[in-house]
Amino acid sequence: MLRSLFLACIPVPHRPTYFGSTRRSRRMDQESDVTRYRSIWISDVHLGTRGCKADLLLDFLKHNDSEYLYLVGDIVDGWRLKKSWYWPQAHNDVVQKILRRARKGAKVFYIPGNHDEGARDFIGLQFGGVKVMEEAIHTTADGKRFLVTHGDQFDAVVKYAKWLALIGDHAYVMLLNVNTGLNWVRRKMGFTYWSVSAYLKHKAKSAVEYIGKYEAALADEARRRAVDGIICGHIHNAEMRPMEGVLYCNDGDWVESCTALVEHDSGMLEIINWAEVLRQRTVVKPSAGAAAKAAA
Ligand SMILES: [Mn+2]
Repeated sequence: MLRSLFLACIPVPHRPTYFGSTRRSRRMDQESDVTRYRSIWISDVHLGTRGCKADLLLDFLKHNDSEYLYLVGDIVDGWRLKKSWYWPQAHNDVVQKILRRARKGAKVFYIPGNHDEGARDFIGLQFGGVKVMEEAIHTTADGKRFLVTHGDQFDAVVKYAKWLALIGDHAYVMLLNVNTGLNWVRRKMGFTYWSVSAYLKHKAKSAVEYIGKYEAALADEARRRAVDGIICGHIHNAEMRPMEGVLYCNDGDWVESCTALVEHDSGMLEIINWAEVLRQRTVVKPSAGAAAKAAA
């Protein structure tokens, strides 16, 4: 049991197939349950914040292995850590797990984003086998070239007014407080309640417009650089779709959606929604456990 738990935690370079010849190896695979991809992209983990779903990411890393691992920015949230120190064990475990993966021979690339822009001072250097790069060109197994970048440089708000982006984090809370105060005053003055929902609805609409503009800007960049597609993060919105001749891929985030982008051995790309996978797994789990017990 302990041995298989240990085995489940380390990347295995040449895994036996799921339909191995012996019953033992098959059972071990069921227990360790590691899927090996050619590449994995994750971004917007925001270690150092309460919003970070470190436990889910640890679980994802435990069950998914790859030859290439790209950390596509905002891995550690330097902005928040500067304000108040928050670093639980699980956040340490994520860092240790990634470093161990690099030690075991995975090609690990760290492309800093705007929340971990401090790491941009180390571009070109290597730490424990992790290469820090401004951007990367990834060639898939079927020969397609992808530009890998965090993507904040295409975000005009972040680029030209950092304070605006900072204030964005608290805008919603502020808005609610302002709304409460405003409506208290309005009531005292005999005015009716002014709902915040219309305002938020408008904001949501402009958020959709913003995402569209961001995606278009990144697709433009892919065309300009004459690559087959672009892989980014930053806007916490996992997506993969062709846009006028190039493939736009966003690996999402580990704050809300818990998503990663993966490349299969064939070169095919796919978005994995780990929260969704776990939801499905909990439905399947009881029968799988019963089968294991019966086999033992
Ligand atoms: Mn970002």
